[in-house]
This record gives sequence, structure tokens and C-alpha cells, in this order.
Amino acid sequence: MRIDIVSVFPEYLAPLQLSLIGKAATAGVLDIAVHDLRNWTTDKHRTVDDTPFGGGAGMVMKPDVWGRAIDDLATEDTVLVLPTPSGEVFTQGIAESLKAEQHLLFACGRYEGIDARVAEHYAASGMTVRELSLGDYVLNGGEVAALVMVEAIGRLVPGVIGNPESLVEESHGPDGLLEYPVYTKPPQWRGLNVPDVLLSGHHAKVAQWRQQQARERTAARRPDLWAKIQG
Ligand code: JEK
Repeated sequence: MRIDIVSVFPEYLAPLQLSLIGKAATAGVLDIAVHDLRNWTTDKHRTVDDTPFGGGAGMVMKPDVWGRAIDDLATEDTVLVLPTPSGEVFTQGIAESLKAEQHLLFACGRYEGIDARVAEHYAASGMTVRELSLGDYVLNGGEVAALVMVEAIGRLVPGVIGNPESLVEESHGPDGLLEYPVYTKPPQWRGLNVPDVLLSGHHAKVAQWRQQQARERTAARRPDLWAKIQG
């Protein structure tokens, strides 16, 4: 998979050279490139923003600069990903739907966002355009969202994760419940004991206890998920 990320703060994307994703990039499974949007400006001051039509606070990113960048980087099979607070919420399901794509192009906005005609133009041109939000809180730009999305999608690409078993677990695990609590040695730490059942060697009882813990956690912490599962 090829991933291009365009930003006015390309240094912000440096973590992508680290850890699992960075190693996969090194191994050639993922091909990640980060670009400075200002490379596509044409004026002396390398301007990327302007005042909003209709008034209001802040600045809006210019469509012409983004248009030149996207025209240069896009191919026949590009999916254009636009992180935005007004997007569809990014989920594991969306990560799954993007993991087999040939090319993802992330356009990371700043200020009040990117002129709306950019998404409109590329969608009308036949490109797949995904306007995605990380969640219901406001960030200062799309870079952190792109980092999260690249990590969530990248770890699903065959050859990226070191341990294939951790993905198998997930693929037959989505009963929609949160994870059960996990423990390791020592069996007692600062006066807290690992639950006896986990030391018993009784596999059926362990499985039953974990299932019960997962249900209790989900009901307490995620009433939204619990309502969908219905006990
Ligand atoms: C991309 C620029 C900053 C900040 C104005 C007023 C209520 C905000 C844009 N989950 C997510 N949260 N935020 C983003 C995100 C933020 C971005 C950009 C993504 C580009 N900004 C910004 C304020 C406003 N709005 C009404 C909401 C707009 C994001 C993701 N993904």
C-alpha cells in the first residue's frame, strides 16, 4: 500500500518512521511519503490560506494550492482521505474497508479547514473521497487524525504486524464487547491479587470469567455498545 500525507507541518508526521508502521515501511510493505503543502504554492510568501467568504473568524485553506498537490499525487486508484471535525466517525470497520486500497492520500488541513470545493471536485471527478473524523472533540488540524488512521489501517495490512496471532484474535473476537482485564506476574503486587480463577488452570472457568468481566465492563463503560448487544 502506498500512503501520501500532505501537511503544512510535515515534521508532525515524523512518528510514522518509528515502530511497527515504520518497520513495515522499511520492509517495503507500506510505502509512506510525507509532503509539505507549501511545495505547491506559487507566490513569494507561499500562502496556503485566505479569509472566509461569508465572514467569520479564522482562515480557510485555498482550493487552488490543494488542487495542485492532489493532482500531482493522485493516481487512478487513489482514495482521498480528508480528516475533518465534520466527517463520518472513523471506526475499526472503516479501517478494515481501507486496508486493501492501493493508494491512500491524506490531506491534512489546519486553521478552519479546507475550502469545501476540494472534496466536492474530487468526488465529482470519480475519485473516492472519505471525509473522516476521529471523534467528537476539536483538534488543531488533521495531522494527529492522519497518524491515528494510518496506524489503525497500516496494522491491518498483511506483513505489517510482527505477531499474526494478535490479528486472528481480533477477527473472531468482535462480539462487540470491550476487552476483559489482563494480568501477569507477580501474582501479588502492592497488596493486589490476581483473581484466583486465572491461577486455577481451569480453562473453561477462565473463559467464563473473562466473558463475564467483558460484559460487566461494557455495560458500565459503554452503555451505547451494551444497548446494541442487548445482554
Ligand atoms: C482537520 C483544521 C481545526 C478547528 C471549527 C467549529 C465545531 C469545529 C477546524 N476529530 C477531529 N477533531 N478535529 C479534527 C480536525 C480539525 C481540523 C482539521 C481535522 C483542519 N482543523 C479546526 C475548529 C474548527 N469548528 C464548530 C467544530 C474547524 C478532527 C478530525 N479528523
